[in-house]
Amino acid sequence: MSNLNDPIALTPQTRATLSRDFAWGVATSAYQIEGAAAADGRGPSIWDTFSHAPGKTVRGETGDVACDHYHRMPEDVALMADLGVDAYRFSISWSRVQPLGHGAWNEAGLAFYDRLVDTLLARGIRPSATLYHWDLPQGLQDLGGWASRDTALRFADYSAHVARRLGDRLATISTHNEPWCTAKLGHAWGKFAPGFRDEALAADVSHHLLLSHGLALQAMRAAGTRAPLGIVLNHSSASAATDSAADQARAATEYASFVRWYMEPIFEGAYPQDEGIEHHPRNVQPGDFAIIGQPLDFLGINYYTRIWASTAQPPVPAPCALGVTDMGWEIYPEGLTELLTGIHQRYAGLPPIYLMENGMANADVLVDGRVADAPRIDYMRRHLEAIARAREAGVDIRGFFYWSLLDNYEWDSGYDKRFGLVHVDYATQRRTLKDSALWYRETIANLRGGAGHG
Ligand code: IFM
Repeated sequence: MSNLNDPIALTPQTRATLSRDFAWGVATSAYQIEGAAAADGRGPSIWDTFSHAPGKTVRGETGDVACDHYHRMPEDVALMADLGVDAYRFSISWSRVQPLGHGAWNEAGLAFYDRLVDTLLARGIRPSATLYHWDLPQGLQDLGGWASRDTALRFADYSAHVARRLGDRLATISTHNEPWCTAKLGHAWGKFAPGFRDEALAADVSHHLLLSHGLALQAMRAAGTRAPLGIVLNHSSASAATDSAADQARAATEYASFVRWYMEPIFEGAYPQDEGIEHHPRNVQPGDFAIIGQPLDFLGINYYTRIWASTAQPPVPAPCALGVTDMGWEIYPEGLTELLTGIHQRYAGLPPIYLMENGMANADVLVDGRVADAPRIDYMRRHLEAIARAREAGVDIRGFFYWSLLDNYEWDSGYDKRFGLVHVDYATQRRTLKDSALWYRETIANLRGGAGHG
């Protein structure tokens, strides 16, 4: 492919801004890629239960096999090395290393992550682990799941055990990925495992998730973990459809429920009390905010689109000037700059930030060994420009992880939505680098060379 960078190059200013002290990465999660659902003593998670229940996912698809990464890990690490990434963000399947979520550990499961970390390090790729990416052991769900305070204590034990085993070799450890999704999509909207529809319960769950985060930080630090510790929150900017007071208020409430709901307990010791928020946790105990507010070594943020708030009936549609992704999500890179500069101004003393996920689902097709995914390259380019603008405005952002390395299991959407830089043919498990992967490789190589050229 001759110079993919030319027609779609980053601006010279962005190249200069991102050419120093900036990590280039790719991200995945365990249930979405590993497969091997019953291999080597892995216990079932709530996603095994949910995806096997009738009517929960597109075509009833499950993560039983997914990308078969558990068996193809060296090949997948070789792909990352070929792309030239600095870092790889993956998650650990709790039920693979502790089948019930309490009690006995599974040595074979721990050994898999040992091998993954060592294989990455041997290739010069920094391993960034996430402890919880939505796959609670079913054994803990049977005891009440995240509705139970005890699950937060079990999570702290699990975190300390993993940190003792891997912490000396990990570049970062994140406690949770996108706790909003666990709470809302899993416990209020019934869209994700465990599939409950109870808004009041979801508020309680959000509190136990944050509590478990704080307890895990305490437990890992007590265990002497040297790796930097943090959490990954999914965030958006919020825009009101019109200047009306109602639309402005709706945008503010949605931002409070989505962004501030997680930022304020961690950085300011309280939940937002805005009028529009209907459900508040009923399970806060004295001392909880001191636990939740443990200092962070970094803050992970995932950004895909903005919140669009309209109170009209029917709602005023978002402008979608740059179109929508295959998920139907508006492409709105300015929202990333707005979000990052907004939290930078609002919260004093934020730790360094990593963009831990950003990417798009695209209706990719493999034709004669090539996937021509120009829309994904455009999406990446525009979001990197947005990060650079935030960096120039003073935001301490240190890296970008594309979601995702591979096409994979997109939860309730099954295998329908392709987010990968690498195309996966699920029938053969053959991997093919898309044009976006070639572009990313070239971009990383050019920027790593200094102020950027090529
Ligand atoms: O695939 C998910 C991922 O598991 C969490 N963040 C959003 C991605 C795209 O929906």
